Amino acid sequence: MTEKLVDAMANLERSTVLENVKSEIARGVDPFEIIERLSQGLKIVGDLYDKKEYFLAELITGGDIFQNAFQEIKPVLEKKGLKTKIKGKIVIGTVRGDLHDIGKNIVTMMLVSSGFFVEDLGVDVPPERFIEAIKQINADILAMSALLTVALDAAKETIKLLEKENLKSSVKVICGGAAFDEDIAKKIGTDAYGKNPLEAVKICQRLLE
Ligand code: B12
Repeated sequence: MTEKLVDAMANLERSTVLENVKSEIARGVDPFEIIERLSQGLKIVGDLYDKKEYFLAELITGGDIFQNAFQEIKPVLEKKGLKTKIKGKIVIGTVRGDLHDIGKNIVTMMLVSSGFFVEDLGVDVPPERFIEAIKQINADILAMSALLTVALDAAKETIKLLEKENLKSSVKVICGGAAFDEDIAKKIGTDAYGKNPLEAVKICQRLLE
């Protein structure tokens, strides 16, 4: 597969992407490797959008093809998760004002397949909803995703509310998505920043040690 899958994703060739993904799964290729290739292709879509070579329609198609392909991979990830013991409870969501969820969904699946219990609140999640869910399941970790720079305020607000509710010391906070980097993550008071799903898993394991 490798480059072929990256190129097909970048060129928005839906049937080629799906055929490749299915055949790689059948060959027993690590699902995380397939996701990595798809992400690389989608990154190119984003770059072309930046350069104004692709427009919103292509952006939407790119996201849609990725989701389609991910549906093929999901059962393989779920099977992996069933084999492991629950390691901790996580509330995850894309913060208020932001509707990007492809990356968050991948992170969620990776966490689930690594043995965490994950409550996924979806997209456009207001701070109050995060806190409510944390209390409901008695979560150990709050995971926030944001891709839009303008959505960072909502992430900040969520942490403030966590402090106000006296939950900051008992609930660890991890963030990820293109709106964050190490510096921003530190500045707004999160415990960790994860670049990709693998890091997300490692960090969540570390946070619970
Ligand atoms: C696909 C896409 C869309 C799709 C989203 C579909 C969906 N269901 O998610 C659609 C078309 C709907 C969309 C809409 C918009 N988008 Co858009 N979109 C993208 C694009 C091309 C790819 C994002 C993506 O899915 N990448 C693939 C996944 C796998 O990667 P990821 O999200 O980065 O996630 C990985 C890591 O970040 C990390 N991660 C993610 N979340 C978390 C959480 C935790 C806890 C951890 C540890 C890790 C982690 O792990 C993931 C897996 O590797 C990006 C470009 C880019 N380069 O990111 C623009 C981009 C994010 N979009 C952008 C913009 C501007 C918009 C719109 C405002 C466009 C418009 N004019 O309407 C709207 C906003 C809508 C809204 N309110 O949210 C900008 C944001 C700029 C900014 N700095 O704010 C970008 C960067 C494009 C650009 N270069 O201009 N978009």
